Amino acid sequence: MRTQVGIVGAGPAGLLLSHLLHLRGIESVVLEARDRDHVEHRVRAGVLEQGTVDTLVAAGLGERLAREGLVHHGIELRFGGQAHRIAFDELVPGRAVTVYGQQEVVRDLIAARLAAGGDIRFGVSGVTLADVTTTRPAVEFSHEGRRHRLDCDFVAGCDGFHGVCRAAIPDGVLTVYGREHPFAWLGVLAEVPPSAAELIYAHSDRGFALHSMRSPAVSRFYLQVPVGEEVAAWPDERFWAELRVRLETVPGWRLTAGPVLEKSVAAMRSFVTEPLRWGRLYLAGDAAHIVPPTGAKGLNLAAFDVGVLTTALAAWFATGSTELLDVYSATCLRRVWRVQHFSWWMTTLLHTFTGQDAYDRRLQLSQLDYVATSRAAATSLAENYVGLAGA
Ligand code: RFL
Ligand code: PHB
Repeated sequence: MRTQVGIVGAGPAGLLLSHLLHLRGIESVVLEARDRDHVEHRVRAGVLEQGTVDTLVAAGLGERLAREGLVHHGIELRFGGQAHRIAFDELVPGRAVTVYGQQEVVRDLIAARLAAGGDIRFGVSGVTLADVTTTRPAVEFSHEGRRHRLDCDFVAGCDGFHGVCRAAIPDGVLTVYGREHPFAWLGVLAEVPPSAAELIYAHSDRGFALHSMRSPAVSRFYLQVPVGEEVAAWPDERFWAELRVRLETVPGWRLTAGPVLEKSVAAMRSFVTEPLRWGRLYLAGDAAHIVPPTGAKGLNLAAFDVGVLTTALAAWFATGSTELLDVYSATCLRRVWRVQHFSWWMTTLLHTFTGQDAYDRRLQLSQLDYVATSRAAATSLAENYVGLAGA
């Protein structure tokens, strides 16, 4: 079997890369370990930066997004008994974010690839890479009881943080940077209209809470919980009671509860690997870097990486020039590190840390107060949140 670009992983990075390459007339095969139903129902990110929306629209994926996506012109920071709006429309005019679930993006991408005759193999196993440092790399895998070899010009490692592509790179090639944050997020999807028009990021003495949403009828919530917390420790009543205590801190504001559709616990990690390339293997998305979700950035970074990779691969296929491929890693890492800082900053600003003392809490409250009262500080948050323009 042969293709131009072998893509490991059908998350947003792998699927969008396959679609963008197709629009440039470049063939790919996507190899995915899970089945289609699993991939389409995995509840994850919810916030798309302006640049991600622009990429999706330009790639012909804007129709349902325009119909069902919720455009938000601000977020709320809630702390010390007060609510402060970060008004994107005033601070970064003309830029906004769109609330549209990651699984909707994934569904739109799978539908577009299959409609165009794209080759996505779900349920593959035993993926291994071969000859990646030669001009004839290959991906070997098992599918429906048979072993296959996919010969390609390039391999894209889009298989997420726990994938095999980054792990296939020998010791000494990559430098890894990271932090494990000392808490996790309990995420809950509920069939209840949002209790607020915009997202609420809440700082409280009992830990961070986030009120997000998916549609006018479905809300998404997160609670800071200890590392290693089991979902079973959070029956619905306990979850709603704790969310109320952390969010109902502003006079007159009430949270509406409803039937829970999904509940899960996610670890909070910051991680970067450098460079994003080994021979003809290019890493993109969570395979290469992870941010804690407090800044709502992971999916957006994945989309940025594959946009840069598409342009570089298209130049190589058109002219044989490696100029853009050679700077792929550096181009992406510049944005990756900006987003690393923003996500780390939002995380340390809003969470409760074990061992944190009264001095640390005062520093957090002072910084929140500064963001709420200084236009310069609020603008810095806003421009990072909606996504910095360009590379
Ligand atoms: P993914 O989505 O993990 O996809 C990788 C795919 O590779 C497959 N795979 C393999 N396939 C074949 N062989 C193997 N050996 C394989 N190993 C793995 C996997 O099954 C999977 O299908 O990575 P990708 O495409 O890079 O996309 C990254 C995003 O999923 C991630 O960054 C975001 O979800 C992060 N994130 C958020 N990002 C945002 O931009 N905005 C948000 O609001 C936001 N909220 C979040 C988040 C992530 C969260 N969790 C669960 C950590 C909220 C949460 C709670
Ligand atoms: C979400 O809706 O899933 C979401 C929103 C904002 C974040 C993280 C997750 O910062």
